[in-house]
Amino acid sequence: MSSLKYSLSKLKLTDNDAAHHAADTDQTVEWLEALDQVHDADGPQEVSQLLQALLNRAALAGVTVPLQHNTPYVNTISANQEAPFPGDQALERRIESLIRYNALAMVARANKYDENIGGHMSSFASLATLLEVGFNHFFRGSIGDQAGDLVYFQGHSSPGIYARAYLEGRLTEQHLFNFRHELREHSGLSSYPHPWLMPEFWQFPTVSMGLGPINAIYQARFIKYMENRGIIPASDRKVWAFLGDGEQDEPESRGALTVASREGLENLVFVINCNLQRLDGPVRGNGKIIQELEANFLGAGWNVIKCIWGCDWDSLLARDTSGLLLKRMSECVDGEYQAFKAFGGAYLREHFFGEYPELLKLVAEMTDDDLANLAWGGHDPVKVYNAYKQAAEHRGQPTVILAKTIKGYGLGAAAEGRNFAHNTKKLKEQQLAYVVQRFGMAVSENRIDNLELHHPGTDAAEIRYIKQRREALGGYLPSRNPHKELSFTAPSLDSFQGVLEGTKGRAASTTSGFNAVLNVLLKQKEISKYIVPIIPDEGRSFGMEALFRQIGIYAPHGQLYTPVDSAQFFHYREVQDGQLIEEGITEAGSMATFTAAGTAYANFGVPMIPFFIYYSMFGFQRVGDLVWAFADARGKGFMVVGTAGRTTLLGEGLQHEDGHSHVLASTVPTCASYDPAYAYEIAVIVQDGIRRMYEAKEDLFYYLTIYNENYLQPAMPTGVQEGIVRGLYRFKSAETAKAIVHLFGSGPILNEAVRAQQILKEQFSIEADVWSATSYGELRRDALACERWNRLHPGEAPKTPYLLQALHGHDGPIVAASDYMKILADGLAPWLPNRITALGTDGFGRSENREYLRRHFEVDAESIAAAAISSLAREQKLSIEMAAASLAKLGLDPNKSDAACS
Ligand SMILES: Cc1ncc(C[n+]2csc(CCOP(=O)(O)OP(=O)(O)O)c2C)c(N)n1
Ligand SMILES: [Mg+2]
Repeated sequence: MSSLKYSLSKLKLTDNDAAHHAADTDQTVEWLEALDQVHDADGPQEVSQLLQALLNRAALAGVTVPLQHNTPYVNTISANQEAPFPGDQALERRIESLIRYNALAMVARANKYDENIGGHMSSFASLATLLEVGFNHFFRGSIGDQAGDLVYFQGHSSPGIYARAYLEGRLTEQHLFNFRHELREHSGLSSYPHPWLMPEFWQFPTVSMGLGPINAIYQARFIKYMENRGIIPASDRKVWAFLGDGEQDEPESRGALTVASREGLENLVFVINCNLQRLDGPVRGNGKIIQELEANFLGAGWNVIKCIWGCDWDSLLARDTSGLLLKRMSECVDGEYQAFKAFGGAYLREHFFGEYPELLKLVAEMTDDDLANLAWGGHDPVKVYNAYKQAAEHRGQPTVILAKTIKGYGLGAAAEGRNFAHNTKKLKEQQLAYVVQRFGMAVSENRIDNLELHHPGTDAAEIRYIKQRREALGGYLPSRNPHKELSFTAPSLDSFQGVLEGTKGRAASTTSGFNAVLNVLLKQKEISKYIVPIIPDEGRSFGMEALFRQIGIYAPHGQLYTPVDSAQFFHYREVQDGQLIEEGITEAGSMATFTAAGTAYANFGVPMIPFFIYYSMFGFQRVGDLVWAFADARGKGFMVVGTAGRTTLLGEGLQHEDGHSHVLASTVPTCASYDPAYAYEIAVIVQDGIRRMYEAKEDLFYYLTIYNENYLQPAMPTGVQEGIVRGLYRFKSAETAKAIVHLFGSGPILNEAVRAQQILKEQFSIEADVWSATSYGELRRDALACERWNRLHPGEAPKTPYLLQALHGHDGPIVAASDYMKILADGLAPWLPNRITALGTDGFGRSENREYLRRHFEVDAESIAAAAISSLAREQKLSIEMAAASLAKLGLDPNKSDAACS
């Protein structure tokens, strides 16, 4: 007899319509029998090759074969292909039950004493077996030469991870009692995975849906990058990402799938917890999420393993010769499957098996309880183990495991598979008691009533087993090690001498100034190999094409073609150990690479220094949430923001001209943002940044706007270094007398301030100082910190913010102009004795040249000069008549429309 699981020739009906219709003809029966014979004689591989050969033949004959994106709704790994489970299944079940119990007790207790403090229950309840099989048999820790796996946990399954760490002895009862109490006397546990809050525990912030999947893909790719470049030794370590099925709707979840297959990331395993539900309801009530994802991942070139049915279904499938069970499995939609589990065994009998009399007969001997206990694949350790084993052994492709589970599994009838399952936070004692009974645990009533945790003691078999398993696999997870980075010395500022000297009469942009800085770094013996330039397809716009040749573009397969520009010096050069990462047009993907590189110091102990160089408008407002997660992960590196400035990027108009990303950058606590005017400022900021991040090991990153306007790059004046990094220094003082007004400028608008200084002097005999305001953000942070200290120490000598130290002895109104929004400079107002007049680029951009743009936004020299005169008049240092006349003299129209709202 054929060993094919569903021998088509023996079916009266099949779930496959084409086969069903064709099955009526003798010819089809003959073919099917022949196929069975090949399978029996030569095995599945041969059948697969034969089918491929037939398809090729049909294609040559011009036959269109319907594309198959789906396999039947059964497990990819059939029962006869399974390896035996290697662990002690009964003991592992007891361990899993303990974890389930403690996770629930922890959340229930937190909510009992602190109503509405929250904590998700039902996600972990669906995920527990999927995680436990990983913890006990697959996830490797870093030990000796063994490179540890990296695991991205579904963010809202954190209670289960804490409960496991408690059993392992890594977290105490007190920690768990302080779940979601992070601001008390004893340190608490963060709601979700946040390395910022638990830097020695969590590695990857995942709870903003969609960021886990994209970050995991680029993490796996970055491991290959580092291996190919010889930065870390090659290994078979894996990146595991546990994801929600609802989460798959986020564009970031599926947007980068082909990166993983294109680069052959066999080190990547997605495990999608298909509990068929998200927050409000079913993920695909009218369809099947597993089938949709299968088609999607297959199309993207992934190895797909479906883990749908538990072992008990195998015998039913084996006994069913009608083919109706497979048909029924395939025709039911997820909305029905959710109900089959929510409403129990009798319901399943009537509504699932009851559809066909043959199926009712098939389960006639089974009780309703037996039916209710028919498990989905994701709750069956044997099925899960086999899926993981095959994923771990698979070569040449990333793998996705689509595991069917039940949301709220084991939480009782009120929560299992219910649409409100996700909100089951306020667990009652009875529900905890239900869990104890359901999983056959021995926990005293007293403990349950008091919502106490339950640890069986370090000598208990369960605890010895988990410890022994983790030791065998190389240590505990999750675990982050921020201390293992090598010691590191930043290059001295002298290394950048060429940049500090300026362009000596030649006009150049700060973009080329940045390129010069990067080049210095790439030539530094000690650190050059750690530099990771990341570009989403704008390298040529930024004049970086020399890097193609110099350091090569990373390509895991090298260059399989002769580039069309091979005759040119700076041709497109892809190499296996290339240093430059050309991401293509994906700022999100680039940000994910930036994240992998910027956290490599903690995850791999190598101080990779990423420079993510991109088109400014397409950064923060598009990938802001990835930046936030980067900061949470304590990421380091430089976001280098090209074609910056709403009036400096000319011609491109409203959707290209960025005048607000500095405001967005200012919202990230660990982001130091700078708007340098000259190349020497960039050198000082980058040098100091490398020193702070990698030598002093501060957890921060840099945001640096660079521009494409060419102008003279001066040599660095003496004594300005501190001012550059702290945010303000006097760049050009009044020449003949003490200034009565001060002009702040940033980026290229500093040149407008210098011209305004000249205008004021030559046309109105007003003396002004010009200041370079490199960072409004840093000035404000420092001022806020001083102010807070002064507030809390009223009896002590007050601290003076750097801003006031720098301005000491320089009185008079301030006009601050930049290519960014006015709110940046306005942020300094509370500490200044005089009103600061901010000029900036509030409003939508326009397609125009710089002259018109700067006049439109009132940030050109004439507008700056006029603002200075106006301020002086308001302070009664000039006559009002003179102020009004000066506007006309400067060619400004007082009735012009306001750029901020036009
Ligand atoms: C970007 C984002 N949007 C919304 C949420 C709020 N949220 C938390 S859990 C959840 C549902 C998750 O469903 P699924 O991915 O299926 O995970 P499950 O809990 O079912 O395992 C949502 C919408 C979030 N965390 N992130
Ligand atoms: Mg779900």
